[in-house]
Amino acid sequence: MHENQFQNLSRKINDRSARVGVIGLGYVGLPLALEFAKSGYDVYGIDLNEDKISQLKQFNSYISDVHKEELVRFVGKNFYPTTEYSYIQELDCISICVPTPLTKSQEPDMSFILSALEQIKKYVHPGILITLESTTYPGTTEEIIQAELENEGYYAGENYFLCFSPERVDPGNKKFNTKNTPKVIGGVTKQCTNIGTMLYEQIIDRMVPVSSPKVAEMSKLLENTFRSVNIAFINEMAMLCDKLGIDVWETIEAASTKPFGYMPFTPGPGIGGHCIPLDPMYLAWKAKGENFYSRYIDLAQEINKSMPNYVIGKVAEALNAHTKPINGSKVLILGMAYKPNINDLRESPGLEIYELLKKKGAKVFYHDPHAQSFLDNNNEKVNSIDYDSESLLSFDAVIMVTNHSFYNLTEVFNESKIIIDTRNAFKDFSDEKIYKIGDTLNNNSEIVFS
Ligand code: SAJ
Repeated sequence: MHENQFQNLSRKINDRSARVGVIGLGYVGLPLALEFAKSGYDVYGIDLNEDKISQLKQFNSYISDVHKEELVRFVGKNFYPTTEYSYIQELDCISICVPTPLTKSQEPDMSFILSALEQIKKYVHPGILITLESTTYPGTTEEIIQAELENEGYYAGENYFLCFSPERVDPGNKKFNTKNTPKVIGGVTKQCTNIGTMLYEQIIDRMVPVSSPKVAEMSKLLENTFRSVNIAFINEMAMLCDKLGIDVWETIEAASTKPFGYMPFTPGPGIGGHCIPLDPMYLAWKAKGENFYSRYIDLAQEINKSMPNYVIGKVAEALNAHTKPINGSKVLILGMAYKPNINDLRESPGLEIYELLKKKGAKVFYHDPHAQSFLDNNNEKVNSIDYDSESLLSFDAVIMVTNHSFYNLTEVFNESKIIIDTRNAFKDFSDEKIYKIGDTLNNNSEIVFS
């Protein structure tokens, strides 16, 4: 790296004259862009979705953690949403925050990174700092981005800077946000790490520099695979406790009193979201390429994906105890988002439970205060019902899939005939009409033989 390029960019980072770009304005990129804008940089937010860009220009936020007043404060002032990648030719730093989903065969879908890279190749220039934030398998930064840019005459650490810095955005988390969550960063060279750290520490309270992009890529996958494996473990314990007639929730509460050496996770209807169901599969895929088969990762995925079926079994048990088949019963799902108090439906287990119930002939409805509709497997729009206590009685069973704080649990309890509780939301209620996962068929309920 020519010293003057390093010195030049350092100066611009420190005097706020550096022009920053964020590619991908989703739940990661938009908050990141706004943190740079808050810090006084001119920020270009690049996203191919024209609707997102026009929403932002009208100060409308599509991310629940980003509020209108922030957009009013920065959009058009020093935050410029655009669909134009050509701005990159004038930018000093760009952060890539595009999705890294899975293909149907559970393999990494790198198409978003690759198309962003195609655009970057057109407009890259000497001295630019490029940081990849999208969660991906170890090696992506060097094997894809560094390699592709070398073909264009760009050599990381010589005439531009290249880092990986994983996002740690937790949607809906009121305590931790982009600014106060420690952020790992690894550059291709020491200088890359230093300049990347210098940029991000202008907006992030604590940066954690590591020795390479691979360590940074792997740290993110370690974090989320840890969660997937532990959630799968407690889901398996829930199914075991169900068999043993032991209340797993009470068991977890008891185990959680251990002040060391134990970390509580809770069973649920399965795992959803943009991270936990996907990230471990990136690691498993990379491992397979090295002829290494991580049984932990695959087993965790299998157990977590089996939970919707387990919930259906619990619904069948509960209805059966009231001499009702699933077929023809009217069932209401409460909470469709993948976790409480957010509107994100991605990979939500509630969607799978909805489809399984429909397949078994139930008349299925859902309510979610944050998610008004979704497209079912036939690509038909399904709308949240406007439930009220009177109509709750019209359902043969109510399933608490995601316990948004919106729900008045006393009302739901009083007005429901049968409740299948996948979150122990009704722990303060005891009644034979409550059937919770991780416990045997309600101990006091009897099989009513007609
Ligand atoms: N879940 C359980 N039992 C648990 C914890 C979660 O069933 O004990 C389920 C949730 O209901 C959800 C899924 O797993 O459907 C994922 O839950 P999550 O709490 O991991 O939430 P996410 O997907 O939003 O994960 C994010 C991640 N953040 C990033 O990747 C940057 C994750 O690393 C965080 O640890 C997590 O938030 C968090 O701690 O909230």
